[in-house]
Amino acid sequence: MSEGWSFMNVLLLSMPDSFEHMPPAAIRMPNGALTSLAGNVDPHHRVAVADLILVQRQVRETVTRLVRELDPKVVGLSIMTFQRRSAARIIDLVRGLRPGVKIVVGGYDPSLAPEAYEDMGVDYLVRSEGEVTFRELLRALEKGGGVEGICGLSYYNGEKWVHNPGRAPHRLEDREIRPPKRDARVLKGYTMLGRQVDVIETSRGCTYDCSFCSIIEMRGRNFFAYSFDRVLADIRDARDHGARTIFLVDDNITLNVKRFEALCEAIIAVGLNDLDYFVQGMTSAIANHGETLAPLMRRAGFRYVFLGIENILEGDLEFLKASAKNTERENGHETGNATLKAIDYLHRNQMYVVGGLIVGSPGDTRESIEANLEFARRYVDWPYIQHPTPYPRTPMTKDFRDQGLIMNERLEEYDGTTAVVRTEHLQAEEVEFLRWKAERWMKVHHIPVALKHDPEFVLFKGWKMLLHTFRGSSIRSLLGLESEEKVFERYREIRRAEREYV
Ligand code: B12
Ligand code: SF4
Repeated sequence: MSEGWSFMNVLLLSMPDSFEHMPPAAIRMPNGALTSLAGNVDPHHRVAVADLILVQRQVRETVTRLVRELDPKVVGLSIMTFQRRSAARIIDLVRGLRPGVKIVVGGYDPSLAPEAYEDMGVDYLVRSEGEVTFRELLRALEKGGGVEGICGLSYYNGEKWVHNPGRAPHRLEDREIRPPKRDARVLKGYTMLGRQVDVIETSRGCTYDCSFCSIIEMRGRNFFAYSFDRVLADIRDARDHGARTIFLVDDNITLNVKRFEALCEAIIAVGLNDLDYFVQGMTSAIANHGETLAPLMRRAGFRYVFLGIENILEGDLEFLKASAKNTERENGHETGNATLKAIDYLHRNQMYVVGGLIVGSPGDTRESIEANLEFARRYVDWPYIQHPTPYPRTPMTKDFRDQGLIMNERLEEYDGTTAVVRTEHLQAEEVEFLRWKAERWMKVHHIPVALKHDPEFVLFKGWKMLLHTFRGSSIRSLLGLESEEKVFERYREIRRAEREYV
């Protein structure tokens, strides 16, 4: 590379695609990666972060406007697998507007399927954690220097793609990764049921190896944590920027329960427990430590807990390699599935359970799926039921491929609630139909709780959520004059059209 740029405008974009359980009328969350990247480039660069989920129906106009106004030298995109097609379209759009711009991609999909980006008009691809790699890339562009020595970076050298050696996961204690920069955001409208929401990381990594999860291929089996000082300052910063709900996006915060309890105590001690918190956790950790952990969580402000229940049947848990994290233990001995006990602790402490279940594993029959749906109906406050989805390089993907059960290669449909694999006994559509039919009504049952906590939102925007949940229904279907199968077909057509974000 010959010429260098002294100061650069950088535009960072997250993709507009959302999935069934994130109705945009009610939930629009920031992408934590982009503000973290913004906080970690050298401060003389001007970075703008645009979460395209906020402008889902005006993607082209917004990207065009931002590129014209900001005149970026570098555009970065954060991409999950089901967002790959939208990313390709956005890359074409940006290239058309500014042919010489440098395009960088990062996130789970580029990291785990870099080959898919080789013909997409991309200049650089950042694999796994991005802060330091991206910072070093900008430094190289600034100086007009080479990028051969930047670990974690792949690049096109004019003839072929070169993949530099990987970068080891950051240990996070050394402050090399600086706090996120929320001022970089240029779009507004983040919300979780009417309250402004923000995301916070307190740790990264997981040491389990559930077969459907991308985390191990992404960064290996490890767990590193930020200091409480940094976490509390980050929460304060989110609050100062208007957040009233905080989503902790840690891969697995419940891996170190002692630390999680201490974090709850720290949140209470500094008075940050006036915010609502939302967290994802393992059933085993909550069942085995709920006596002390659950009351602390409640006092710290935790309100919704996403529980990775995955499945209530042992056979399915084994296939998902998720038995270990769902096992209850007493005096060191395994005593069974931890789910009910975990739910009981959370409910006794006035927290709500978002039930993460996965239905549609190879051995699943109509009865085994119904058993899981019935469980969700009885015990879960808000269902978050998905189908096994073969994301790049997960062990589960190999299992499904070996068994010839992958029925759909259209990646934009790999959103978790579209069944793209069949079971040995059921077609993919049948699996999806069973989930879809049951889940809509489970969501309705949570309305009174939401009404009590956020009456204004439910009264003024609740109808939008209902319309979203029941899209495909008609007066005829409500009167019972049309079959559910017909409504499901219509819902799937609407969903297909929705996916044309760009
Ligand atoms: C929190 C989380 C969510 C939150 C999202 C909150 C939010 N807005 O950020 C919720 C619960 C809403 C969610 C939903 C979904 N999620 Co999710 N989620 C996660 C989780 C737990 C952590 C992601 C995170 O924020 N990490 C912290 C940030 C800082 O790290 P990061 O995103 O990896 O970014 C770093 C690098 O990737 C890189 N990077 C990222 N982008 C970019 C861009 C550039 C330019 C560069 C240079 C670098 C770079 O640098 C960053 C900093 O180091 C992961 C992982 C896991 N253990 O399960 C799954 C995960 C990302 N989710 C996943 C999926 C599939 C989904 C869903 C489609 C379905 C689902 N499973 O629920 C939906 C879709 C959401 C939507 N848009 O509608 C998959 C993605 C798999 C894949 N191959 O695409 C993961 C990996 C889980 C899995 N199944 O393995 N998710
Ligand atoms: S416990 Fe959670 S983060 Fe860890 S491997 Fe399993 S699904 Fe992934």
